Amino acid sequence: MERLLIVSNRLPITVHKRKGELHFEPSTGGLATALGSFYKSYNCLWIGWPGISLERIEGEQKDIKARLMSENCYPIFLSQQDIEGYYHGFSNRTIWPLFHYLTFYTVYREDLWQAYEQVNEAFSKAIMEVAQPDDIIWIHDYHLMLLPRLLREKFPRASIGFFLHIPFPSFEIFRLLPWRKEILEGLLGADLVGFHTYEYMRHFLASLHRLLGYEANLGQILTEERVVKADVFPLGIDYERFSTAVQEPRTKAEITKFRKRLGGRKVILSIDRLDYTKGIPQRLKAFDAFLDRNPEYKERLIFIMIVSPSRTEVGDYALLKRQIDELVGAINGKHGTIGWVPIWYLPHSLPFHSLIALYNIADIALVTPIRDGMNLVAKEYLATKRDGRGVLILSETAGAATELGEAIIINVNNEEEVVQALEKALAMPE
Ligand code: GDG
Repeated sequence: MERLLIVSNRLPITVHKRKGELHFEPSTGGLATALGSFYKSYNCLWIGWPGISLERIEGEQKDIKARLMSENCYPIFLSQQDIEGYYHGFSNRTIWPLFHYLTFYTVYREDLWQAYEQVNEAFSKAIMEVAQPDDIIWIHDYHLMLLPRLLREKFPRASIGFFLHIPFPSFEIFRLLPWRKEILEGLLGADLVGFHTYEYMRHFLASLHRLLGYEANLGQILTEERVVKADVFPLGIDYERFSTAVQEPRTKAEITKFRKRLGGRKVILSIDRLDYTKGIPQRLKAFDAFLDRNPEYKERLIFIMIVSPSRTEVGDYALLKRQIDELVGAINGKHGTIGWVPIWYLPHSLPFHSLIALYNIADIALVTPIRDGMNLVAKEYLATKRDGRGVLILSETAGAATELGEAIIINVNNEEEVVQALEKALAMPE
């Protein structure tokens, strides 16, 4: 059986160190959830960073590697300096905001770019240590866009795929990047470049044409040396895992516990990583406006908002956290009564079974990103609805909206539309 090398910034297992002890825990986030089930069912080796700096595990790398290798994971260790420049820096302060159209948050710094180049190079060296001639190499996401080309130079005949989990922006946004040609050339080292939606692929092809002069025909790009294919692969979820988890005793116990505390009230639910792309302040303001206009719903519903911590070292995320904390406090203060708090706000991660229980009991999932490559939460919510009861409200700027046309689709910047969507979802007959 052929072997598949999955390459991503993070491994599906994150190493933590608490009181001098190492802990190995599942990674959170869309990519880990989406591929986590798949990689165990296939002949795979997953290559990536285990989420902790080299300085914190000095002398323990060998043990960590052995433990991770027993789970088919091959670690690439990064120093604190690499993490600052490549991960918190270029990946999360340049590419992430720019590709989500948030130019205001985007920084352009040569030193961050150099760190990005260096770490992509380090990944290519690590892959050379483990790759065998027949391996298929599948690279994931915006942290590693130079890697296809670096690998192609070393393995001219290798099968290399690349998948982008975030939007590929329109040319007018992409052209703002000083290193735009290098990024495109990096991606063209792959045989196949995949996107969640047709629009993202179209933007990529337009940028290739405008910046490098390459024409594409039916997704085939003719470069001087090779033909590269671009195509659309909207990412799904492990439907069975989410659907059957509802029936498990642990989930049922959670459902009973939540129902008791909710006392028959309707539930609006949102689940996100803490991120300025997820439209959390906009959602809170719309909920506030909804309560202003529909006081009859007071004490009859609860908005449960889970925000799992993410990228806490990046300053913009700390500011966002403070903004959310303040908005929740203000709305709860304004509308709450003795015995009723309108928003149950949990700024931390929940175990899988609690998550499934919340999806299952929620009458409405309010998914309002400003922009999102796909958004798996929308799909997970639907997968837990074995009885078909529940309404999904979804931003038109999430990739998932192109597939889930039966949801109530909204423009997150149109507060009135979000309020109306909530009214419609609550009044809708089963
Ligand atoms: C990127 C793209 C694209 C969240 N909180 C908890 C928890 N989660 C899990 C959810 C879901 C995942 O994290 C989030 O996935 P999303 O797709 O919604 O968003 P990103 O993390 O931004 O993912 C995105 C994705 O990649 C895949 O291509 O869809 O557009 O931005 O699976 O369930 N899981 C648990 N506890 C939590 O508190 N257990």
